[in-house]
Amino acid sequence: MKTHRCFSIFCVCGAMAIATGTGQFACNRQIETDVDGSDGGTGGYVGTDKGGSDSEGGGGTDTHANTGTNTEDGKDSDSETTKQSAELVGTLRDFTHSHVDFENGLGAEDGIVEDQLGADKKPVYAGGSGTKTTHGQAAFDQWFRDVEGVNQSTEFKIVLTPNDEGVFSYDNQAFFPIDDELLGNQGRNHNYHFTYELHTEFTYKGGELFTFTGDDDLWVFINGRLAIDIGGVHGPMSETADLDALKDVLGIEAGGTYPLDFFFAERHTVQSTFRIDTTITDLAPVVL
Ligand SMILES: [Ca+2]
Ligand SMILES: [Ca+2]
Repeated sequence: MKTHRCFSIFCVCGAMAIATGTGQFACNRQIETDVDGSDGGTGGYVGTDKGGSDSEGGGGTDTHANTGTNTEDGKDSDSETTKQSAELVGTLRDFTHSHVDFENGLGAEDGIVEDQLGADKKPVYAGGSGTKTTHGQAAFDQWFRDVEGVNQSTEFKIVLTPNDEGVFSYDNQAFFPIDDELLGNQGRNHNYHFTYELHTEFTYKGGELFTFTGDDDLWVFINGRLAIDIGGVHGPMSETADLDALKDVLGIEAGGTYPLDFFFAERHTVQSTFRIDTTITDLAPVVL
């Protein structure tokens, strides 16, 4: 089974621990809002139909993804913060709600992907003929690959900005970086239904944490092994990889330099949130 599961014994109340600097390691996964609107609860998500217009319900700001962080013009700034920020460039792929895995199924689920990253640096589907929110390997394999007639891709940069405690963060609570671009909004207030992949590397010094908080799917591989598994269609969820606790599972040793590969999917209206907090200080982009 999935050996990484055991780290739920160790880990961390993610962003909270980092943000407060308490270092109190209490739990691995923190559900910040209602997670699964499909099981009869007061769902974090509304609307399960494919197609049609969503009920955005107002309140959705039109913020683009780079707001709140440094922008390209930072090169002229004398800000120390700007100099220390980590710029990461990844690939964003836009889909429509017609794709079978988008706007089709609700619920958080682990185990959509294998624990080991594929040799081609893509996640390997582990859902067999399908899972609660996915529909087989052929459809999944399109998520992080350019497929003519299915998706359109563009380069997209995020900037992690350090705070006084040395936590590097990127926080965007209205993560809609391609509104009215690529395949368009499909009649909605925002362009939903897209994926984002980042390939980076860092040197493991000891004691680092990497936290993601958001929706929907998020998988982080460190040294090619699954370190964070927040799969499925859900409201914002948080999970922290405590590198010390996971070092044996990940096969990492202090002083070594390792890849960190990051895969995100926005699969369902009406939320799109994306936040990274990490004490890794030297995340650097890797061009494959
Ligand atoms: Ca889209
Ligand atoms: Ca969403």
